[in-house]
Amino acid sequence: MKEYFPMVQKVKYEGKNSKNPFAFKYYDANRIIDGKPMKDHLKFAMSWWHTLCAGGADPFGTTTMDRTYGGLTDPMEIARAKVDAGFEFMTKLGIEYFCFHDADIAPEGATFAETKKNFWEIVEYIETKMKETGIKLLWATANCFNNPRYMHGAGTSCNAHSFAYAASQIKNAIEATVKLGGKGYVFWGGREGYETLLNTDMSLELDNMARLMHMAVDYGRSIGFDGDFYIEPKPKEPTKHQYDFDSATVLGFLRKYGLDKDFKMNIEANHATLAQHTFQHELRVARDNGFFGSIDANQGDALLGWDTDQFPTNAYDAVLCMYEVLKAGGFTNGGLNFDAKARRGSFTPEDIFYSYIAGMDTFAFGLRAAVKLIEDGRIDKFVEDRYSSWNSGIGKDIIDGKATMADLEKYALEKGEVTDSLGSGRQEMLESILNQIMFTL
Ligand code: XUL
Ligand code: CO
Repeated sequence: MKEYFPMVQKVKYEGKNSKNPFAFKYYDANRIIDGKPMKDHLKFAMSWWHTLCAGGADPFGTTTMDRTYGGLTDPMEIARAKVDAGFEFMTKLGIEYFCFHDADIAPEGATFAETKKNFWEIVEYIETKMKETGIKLLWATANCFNNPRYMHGAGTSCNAHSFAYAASQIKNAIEATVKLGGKGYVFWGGREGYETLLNTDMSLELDNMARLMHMAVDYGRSIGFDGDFYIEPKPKEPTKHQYDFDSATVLGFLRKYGLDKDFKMNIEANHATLAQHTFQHELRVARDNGFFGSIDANQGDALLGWDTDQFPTNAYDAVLCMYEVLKAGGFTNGGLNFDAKARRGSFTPEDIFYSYIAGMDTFAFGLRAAVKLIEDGRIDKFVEDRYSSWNSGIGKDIIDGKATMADLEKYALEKGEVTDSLGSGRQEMLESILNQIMFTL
């Protein structure tokens, strides 16, 4: 079997003083943290598209990375080589899951029948590799945004033919998910939105998007898919306005259309920041509403307003993310998919390893710091105390539904001004507790 990454052998944990760029400094897969191995807390996944397909192209320049797998030109040979390279890569890094779009794994043919043939041939090949290695599918999805047939959307297209085509892709991608034992199926609606309301029937488009999702749920359940469907919110890019804007918007949509029993959220860090939220905010909204599912880990650039999909190296964000994950009870069907790519200038095969090592170490650190933050308890205790006025007296009466507007007026008249009992928010003190925990890990 050809080796695609001969410059790297198995990447091992060497600890925080190691200077070996091909070693983990924080990620120690089998170390037990808070009752289970780090690898089971984190459930790292490789994204097929960024890792094996994307070549560093941007709107101003062509690819910088060789993705011919040794000079191959036949698209099906390349597709098979990607499987070999991908499984070698995951095995060397100790990554136990992967995610893909239908279009990432096999080339589109001249007809849908040909596309299907290509797709299923590679799905079967992937299945043999999964059996050999024990590596699992985290989630799959259908790429209903790249092809010109989706220029006006897929589920939300003005054109019923595009809708039907998307449905056929989704049908096959769900079948593949079931065949490969995946426990997640993602809807990310890159073209589900609009450029201008002047040409858009928003109401019909949203109803249709829900129709497509209901069909997917009914079909998936009928063929034995017992995992979670996910919506991955994103406010814009490529479409100016995307319907799945952020977690809160998606929640309203799922509840309105009765999809809330089957769907959870796949939260992506850079999508959160594009929606002018923090990553933690999006996770909190999902968790508080029982919709926390999976994570696309990456980060944006504070100076750029688009989805740069950088590998996550911001330790603060990783700690606060893992705090939310732990508070949500950890991953069940979901995991942490690196929807991230090496920079255009980081174009050698080594860079893909350095990128994943950076991301995995950052989240391993995040997990360890989040566990310590919860064990330390000062921040949770502060929040609990801050709301103590709701545990008794008038606060409890309000929560219990016993206080009327008239009772509250009487209370306000009797008690007078409130300022002296407000208490400081202590933001800076809390930030310094977070720093102390991180700096002493
Ligand atoms: C695009 C994005 C997608 C989804 C899957 O911003 O995040 O790759 O994760 O379609
Ligand atoms: Co994503």
